Amino acid sequence: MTLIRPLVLSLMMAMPAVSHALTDKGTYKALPSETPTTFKPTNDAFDYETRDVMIPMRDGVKLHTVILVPKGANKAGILFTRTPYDASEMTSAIASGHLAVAVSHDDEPSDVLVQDGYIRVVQDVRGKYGSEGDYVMNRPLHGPLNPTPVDDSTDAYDTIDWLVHHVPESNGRVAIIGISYDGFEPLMAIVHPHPALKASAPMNPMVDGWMGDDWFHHGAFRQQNLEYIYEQTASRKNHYKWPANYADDYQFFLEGTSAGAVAKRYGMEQLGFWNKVVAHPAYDAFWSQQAVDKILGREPVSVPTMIVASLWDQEDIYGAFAVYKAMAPHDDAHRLFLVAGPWFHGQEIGDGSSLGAVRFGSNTGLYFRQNILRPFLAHYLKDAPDLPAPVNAFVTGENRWETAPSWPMSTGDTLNLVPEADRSLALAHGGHGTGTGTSGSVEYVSDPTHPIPYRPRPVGPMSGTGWQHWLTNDQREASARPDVATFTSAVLTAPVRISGAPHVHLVASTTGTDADWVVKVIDVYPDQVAKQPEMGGYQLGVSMDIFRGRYREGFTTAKPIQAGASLPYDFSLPNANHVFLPGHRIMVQIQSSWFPLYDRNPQTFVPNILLAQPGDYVTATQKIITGGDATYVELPLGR
Ligand code: PG9
Repeated sequence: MTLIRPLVLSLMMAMPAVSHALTDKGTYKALPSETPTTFKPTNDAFDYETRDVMIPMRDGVKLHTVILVPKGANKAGILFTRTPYDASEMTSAIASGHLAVAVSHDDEPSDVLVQDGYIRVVQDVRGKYGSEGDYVMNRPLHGPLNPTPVDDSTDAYDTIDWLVHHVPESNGRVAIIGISYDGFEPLMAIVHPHPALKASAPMNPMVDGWMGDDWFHHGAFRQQNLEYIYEQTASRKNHYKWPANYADDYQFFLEGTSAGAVAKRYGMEQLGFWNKVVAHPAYDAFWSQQAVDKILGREPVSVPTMIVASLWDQEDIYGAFAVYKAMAPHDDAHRLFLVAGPWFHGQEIGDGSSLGAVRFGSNTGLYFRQNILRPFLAHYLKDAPDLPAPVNAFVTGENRWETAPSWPMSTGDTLNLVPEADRSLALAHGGHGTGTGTSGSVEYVSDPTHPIPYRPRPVGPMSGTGWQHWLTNDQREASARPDVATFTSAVLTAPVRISGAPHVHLVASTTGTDADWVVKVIDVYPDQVAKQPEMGGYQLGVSMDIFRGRYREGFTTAKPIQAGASLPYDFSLPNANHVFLPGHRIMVQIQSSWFPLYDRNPQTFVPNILLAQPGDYVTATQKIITGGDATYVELPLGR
């Protein structure tokens, strides 16, 4: 009995003031709760006001929107972000009466917004968190992929219209800004833009999920994203978390065999977007019709747009340059701007002094925000006089900013890196390979039971440490492996400057009937570096990517590879803006797995690699054809 009484008492203290029939002595009246039915926070001594509103879209669906108005704001511009990642959390994770502190957790450049007195608006996209409606990942525009009358373009239009009519402190001008998925939204907003939309700043935008952004790179599936798809689409408020059962994703995915097998174990066949990924492993209309560069490349640039790219963007390294390249020919009114910085994904809103082991000699993130982004926004939101140059790009290697009228900052000439059979790398100017002329080959065995780690093990999840800077990791571990073909130039006696996308012309054979080809262009530091000893001999990837061989004849259709045949594989690598300094060497590495970020190629042709069976995975011998007009990497030389 004595044990029960404290328990009863503690239960009574926690209960609201209602009657209970808890004991055999009949009902009793609980104590009045000390928590009120509703509580209204005050904002005494706050320097801003928060308005939490539901804004009706043209179809009646209401979108949850947080509006932060600086006290005393009058005729202020609006800085607007649309997000699938919880507007309330973005604007209140740090409870403070000072706006500068309250938004410092914000995923966008909060320092600029506060400095220039903008009104901050953050909105949950349709179907996520506080917003009503159905959620569709990167919702396609109205059309064959979306027969409804609403999409992220119409939702941005309707929201901007509501804001300029319901926020009296505004000057009627709106800029939309965001990173990644939040960077996809500023691109959607400029498709049939609202007249009050005066500027757009898509930063590290997701543009083409299959070609080179979040989901695939040239057809190789980025399977560590299963965690993201699971959490982002299993519920409206992301409350189902991916249950990690391993400290090492390398072991987890190796034991899991195919990405589809792992997804099935996690019940992901319940998730609409995952089922779409499985149904569309090739670059069919599902992907090409929603590619934002193709959409925006069809119309003139109507809204001043500053596209921001990270040169070591581990998530969306393709999108920014692709959409700039598509829009530039339609920019007769000179409204298009590009910034390329030495950053990981989104690092531009933080400290840009270094990335992994690489130091840049200045805080490139602060420079970007204060000298490039801030004047761009102020010019269009506040009639400030200055505008940045059309292109601002950081020159890595020499660690300096450079401006130009357009991107890339190239001379139009090329330098060819030509792998030779002795594993040297010839440098040949112009034309085809033109290496030594003597054809040879280098072989390696690609064993799917021992895939090559893309970063040191234990490999953490994308949400963990080490993910942000992995593209700048030292590639020495890889170059020491027998299943990585490594080719190295002589020590450079003069600088080699590149600006733009290197292009791979690979000639190779495999004993399998499918293959992945990973090609890396690497800056090899001198054997000793006086001011930074740890950089002695460092092998820094400056442009690296993967290509799934089944798409060598076209991305829309997967075709088996003829075993033993020397075949060409042509594909572009990510944009670079780099100087290989005298005393450095240039290296090319070629390998056939990049695991577990990318799913393993079974190396026998199967209809859908996402659904490959354990028995499909076979070891294959890869042969790189060297010398002469065979394999070479074309570097676009910079000015
Ligand atoms: N790269 C992330 C993402 C963008 C778009 C779709 C899915 C994921 C992001 O950082 O938002």
